[in-house]
Amino acid sequence: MSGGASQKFETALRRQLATRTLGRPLYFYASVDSTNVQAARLAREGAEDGTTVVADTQTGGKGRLGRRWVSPPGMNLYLSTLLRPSKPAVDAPQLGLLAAVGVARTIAALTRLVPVIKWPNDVLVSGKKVCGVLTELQADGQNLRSVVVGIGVNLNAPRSAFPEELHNTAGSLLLARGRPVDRAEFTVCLLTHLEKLYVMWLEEGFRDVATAWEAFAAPLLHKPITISGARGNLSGTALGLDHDGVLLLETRPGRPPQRVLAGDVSVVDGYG
Ligand code: BT5
Repeated sequence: MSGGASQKFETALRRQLATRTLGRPLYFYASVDSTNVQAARLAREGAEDGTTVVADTQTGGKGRLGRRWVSPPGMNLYLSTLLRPSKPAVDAPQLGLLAAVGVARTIAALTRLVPVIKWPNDVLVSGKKVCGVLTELQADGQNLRSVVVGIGVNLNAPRSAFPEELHNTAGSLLLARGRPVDRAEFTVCLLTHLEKLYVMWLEEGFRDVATAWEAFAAPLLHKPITISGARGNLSGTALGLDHDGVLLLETRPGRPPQRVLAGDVSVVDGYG
């Protein structure tokens, strides 16, 4: 059954795709270990900027910090795009934030749902996580060689598709709106938004991406938050993004905020 759904998804996706660089070329797998692993392999083999991998299901879907991404077949989106921007390696996390904005814009464009970004790059709907982003980079010293931006979106997953321990935290667009989303339409719309955002980021820098990110994150900003990182827990109030995409966390009122990098931390308390 899922074989048919997978083939239908691939055919519709190839027919509808109208982007210039993102998704060109497009590699589609009915089943794969991880689209990020495949995109990284393609990067090592010299694949070009925009090369994109989509799968109907992943057997080893990856979250951040070695966590797992639940990837059932026939219902969701698992996508990784390989980018080769001429930018310093420290700018790479900005692409994760950019990806979250692209997903939030796509949800807003295709549904009446209200997407909210939870720092750094989860997208929530009705308080449940419907999307996660995993950004992995290869660098030559300080310069980026390639970045793989991996995006998982729970489109049509019913509750039973998630293991019990995720029932309180994970959601899908189907669960939030009561009707399915067309996977090909969603993917095409997402790649179109991502391409626009990426071109803007390349040409004009991070500022407008940051503004869009903060607008989607606004419901969760200025609230108490605890962040767990390599150096222990840090509590404070998330104020927004610094000019370079680093989170500004006010740990003591009246004192300058601390800068918190997205790469090595996770939110452990508060914040939605
Ligand atoms: C993320 O990690 O949220 C990044 C997920 C990226 C997945 C995409 S799919 C395409 C590409 N290929 C890959 O192999 N990965 C990328 P993190 O913030 O660490 O969140 C992981 C945590 O979210 C897990 O530990 C679970 O608690 C929860 N989780 C796992 N699967 C989920 C799902 N399908 N929906 C919602 N939550 C999930």
